[in-house]
Amino acid sequence: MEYSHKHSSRGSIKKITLHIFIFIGCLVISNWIYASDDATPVIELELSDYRFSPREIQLSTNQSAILRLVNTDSVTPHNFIMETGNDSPIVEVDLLGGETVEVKLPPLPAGRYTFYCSNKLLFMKSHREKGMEGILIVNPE
Ligand SMILES: [Cu+2]
Repeated sequence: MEYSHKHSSRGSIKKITLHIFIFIGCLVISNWIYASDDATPVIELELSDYRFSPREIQLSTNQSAILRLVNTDSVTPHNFIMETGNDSPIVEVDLLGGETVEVKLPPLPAGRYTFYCSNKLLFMKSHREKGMEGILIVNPE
């Protein structure tokens, strides 16, 4: 009699443990579904010392992305301009020293897209001329 009582209380602990595992399992699965649904990648670009890092980024055709631009120069303002060709720039952002800005990059056709910083101080070379330039390569699917 005593034995069976102990056994049944252990059984209910096992049940509670099982429920907790199912609950955690649901959380993990729902997180996973959410993550795979919200697949917009975040690409971080550092702007400092007249260069972009990385200098080259890659995306697939028709894939949008979020560009996180981080100006780690404490004083020097920079900008980020991306061109598609003859049209006006698809992205044009100004960043103060130490500023971080996120911009959404629209899905783009396959190709190579140059980006650069056009800032310039009086008669000095522009940041682009000093090497502040990079490329986005959109790969065909
Ligand atoms: Cu610059």
